Amino acid sequence: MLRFFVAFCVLATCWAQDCLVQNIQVKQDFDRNRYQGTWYAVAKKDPVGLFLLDNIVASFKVEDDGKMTATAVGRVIILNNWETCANMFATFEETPDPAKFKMRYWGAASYLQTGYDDHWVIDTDYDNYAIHYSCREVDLDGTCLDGYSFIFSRHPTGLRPEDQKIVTQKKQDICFLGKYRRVVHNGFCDA
Ligand code: DAO
Repeated sequence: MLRFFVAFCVLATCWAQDCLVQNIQVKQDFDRNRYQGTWYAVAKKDPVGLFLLDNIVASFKVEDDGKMTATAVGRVIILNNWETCANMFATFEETPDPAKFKMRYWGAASYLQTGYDDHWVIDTDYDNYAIHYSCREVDLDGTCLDGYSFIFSRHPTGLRPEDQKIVTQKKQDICFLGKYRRVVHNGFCDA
């Protein structure tokens, strides 16, 4: 019995940390209704050619037809040196897994980025923290070559100490541990 347990744990650890995008675990029974409302990005792992810099606040909504949408704001630098606040919009397409979406996004102004990315909710308790993951390009070996991730908090002041351990573990599970930077909120994009 003990041998089985040890073997199971070793196997589970390997599986969680093989960094294959297809093996990344997402939130079970994700409830988009509970996910609605404001989330403050407190940390971000950037993709190649990063866009949103800081002061990133996203607001998720479930529309009358049941589909999830989002608006987001964040400081960006465009045209080499122009610092501004980007107002972004996103719609989400469902997939067979309720926590895995395809996100189409665009800006309020034409000079802002547009895109069509994976948008996976790795974990959330809905009331305090959420870990988002998007792999834009999967490498030949199945790991993520170019991806990004937001750590969201319901609190503009950051994560509660009791949530930090969970978030660190999840960062490791998605193989992005050590690749995040803190996202500052200094009022730059406040209306
Ligand atoms: O900032 O480097 C980057 C890439 C992410 C751009 C995504 C903007 C999407 C706006 C809606 C986000 C809802 C989380």
